[in-house]
This record gives sequence, C-alpha cells and structure tokens, in this order.
Amino acid sequence: MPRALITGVTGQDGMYLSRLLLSKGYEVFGLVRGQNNPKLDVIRAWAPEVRVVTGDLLDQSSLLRALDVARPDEVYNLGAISFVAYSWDNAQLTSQVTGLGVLNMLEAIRLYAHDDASKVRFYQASSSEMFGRVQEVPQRETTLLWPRSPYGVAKVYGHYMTINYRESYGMHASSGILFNHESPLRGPEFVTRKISRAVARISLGLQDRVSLGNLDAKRDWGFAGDYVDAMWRMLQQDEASDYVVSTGETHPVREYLDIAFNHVGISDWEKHVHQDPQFLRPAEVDLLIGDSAKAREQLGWTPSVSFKHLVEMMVDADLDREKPNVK
Ligand code: GDR
Repeated sequence: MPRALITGVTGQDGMYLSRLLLSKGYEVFGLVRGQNNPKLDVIRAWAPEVRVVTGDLLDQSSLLRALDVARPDEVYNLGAISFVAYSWDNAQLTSQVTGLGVLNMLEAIRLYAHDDASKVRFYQASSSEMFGRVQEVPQRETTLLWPRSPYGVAKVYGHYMTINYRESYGMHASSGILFNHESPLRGPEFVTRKISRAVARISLGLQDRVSLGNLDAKRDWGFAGDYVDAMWRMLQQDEASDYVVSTGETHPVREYLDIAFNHVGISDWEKHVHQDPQFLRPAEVDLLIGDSAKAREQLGWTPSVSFKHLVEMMVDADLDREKPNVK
C-alpha cells in the first residue's frame, strides 16, 4: 500500500487530494497545525481514513517526526498562507510559511531519507501568481517570473528551492504551477466563492449586495478536483519536472458575476455589486492564462469541467448551504 503525507490537508486541495489518494488505495497522512485546529473536524468528516499527524511547516523537528510516523513514499506540500491580499499585511509570516516552509520540508525529507534520493517523491504547490506582471501570453514553464505580491515572491522561492533540491541531491521533486482552481470547498475570502455565496444569499433574499475590488482582472479558472489529479500524475513520472496546470481559457471577474447571477435569474446584477477600494490590491496581476501543453502531453492530464459549469456548481452548492437560513 503506497503511503502519502499531505501538508495543508484541511484546505480545498488537501481535501480533494486526500480522497483521490484514498480511492487509489493509499494510506494517507495529513499534517495538521496547532493544538486544537477547528478544521480538524472538517477533514475527519470528509475523509475519516486520513490519519492526522500534528506538525508545522515552521518547525522542522515536527516535520521530521511527521515523516517518521507517516513513512511516506510521496509528500505533497500544499500547506501555505494562500490568500494573496493578506500577504501584503503579513509579508514576513507569508515569506516564512509559504517560502521557507518549503525549504524546511525539503530539508526534512533529505535528512529523513539519509540522502537516498529515491526514497520519497515530493510535490510542491507552485502558483501562477509567480508570473505576476505579464511577460508572455499564454504563460508556460519557461515564462519569466515577475511576482507582484509577497505571496508570489514566497512562491517563487519555494519553486526554485524545489528545483534546486532536484538538481543538487537528485530528489524526485516536482513543481506544479497551478493556475486558479476553485470548487464548492473554496474558502469564502477568494473571489469565486465570495461571489457564489453572495449570489446565493441575494437570490434567497438574505442580503442585498456584495462589495468587491477589481472586476477587470482576468484569471484562468479550473476545477480543483481536476487539478489534484495532475499533482498525483506528476509524482508517477520516472523523472521529476515542472508543469503548468491550467485550462487555457481566461475570463474577467465580471464574467464570473454574469454567469453566477444569470444562473439564479438575475440579469441586472450591477445594482447588487458595490466596488470598494478596500478590496483593490497594491499591485494587481491583470491577466493569467496558462499553456498546459506539457502536462497534457506528458501526464495525459486534461481538465474536465468548463468555466460555466464550475460557476454554476459553486452557486448551486451555496444555494444548498444557504437555504436553511431562509426564515
Ligand atoms: P488570486 O485569487 O489572488 O488569483 O490567487 P483571488 O480569488 O483572491 O483573486 C482573483 C482576482 O479577483 C480580484 N478580486 C477580488 N479578489 C478577492 N479575493 N476579493 C474581492 O473582493 C475581489 N474583487 C476582485 C482580485 O484582485 C484578483 O485579481 C489564488 C489563490 O488561490 C492563490 O493561493 C493561488 O496561488 C492562485 O489563485 C493561483
């Protein structure tokens, strides 16, 4: 039975990945931070077979202990401070967790494996935020990185550290440059879920409007359930490498709003949307669109959920969640 350790197991991707690996017969261990993490109950309800190990990406000795307990064949490093807007106000913490945390885990694996490069395969959750200021359209593995947020800078550090451990120690360390990926499990601070939840509540009469920032930013949005499959495929390759994972389509926030509101029968949605400068970012990433040809060719990966279906899936899930709140 293969064994996997997932950091960030209580997040959206950790949850989808844990179910995918369990369905493939893996024994799955999830690293969970803190003494009484409220998300523990969520992962226990979602996938009771996941074995929880306590540890923190900032505490390397806890990572070594987690590796000793899990004895993993594969480590998926999904743990991070992942909200870009938050990273300006918490730049050092973001750099430590999202950046240095990667080094802590890579080094823990190297020590645990006693330099046996074949012992543990490693996946690093890199991000399209690393592309930042537009250098090339669409963005691919070789596109110049120009991050535009402390979060993006920290991800660049983790990305290059992963490559460095591969090149220095021959580790099977792969980096997935994932473009935005969403689902009903997405946290409500991210724009897609913020909108799907608001649209559901507005259509049920529970609120009247939603405050948003830049509606013109364009993102390449896919379905998280598809994207975790790409992570697993990367670790099944003979050689480790870096892969862009994306749909190859880009849409402005405005279009997400349009589809979401139309799905509940509201076409004049502008009156429900308030643009609030507090949600604008000090530096914006204007346009992301990924070229995932390498992942499609080498991994045989392909996304299965269209943009429209994704939006509607998220609105429907929030309608189900919010209906009990209607008096
Ligand atoms: P992003 O996701 O920063 O791309 O990073 P997010 O959903 O937060 O923002 C997407 C775009 O929407 C614009 N926007 C708003 N965003 C938020 N959160 N709230 C608003 O009210 C709002 N109004 C407009 C943003 O300015 C931005 O342009 C996500 C995260 O999951 C990262 O961890 C991951 O690495 C990347 O995707 C790939």
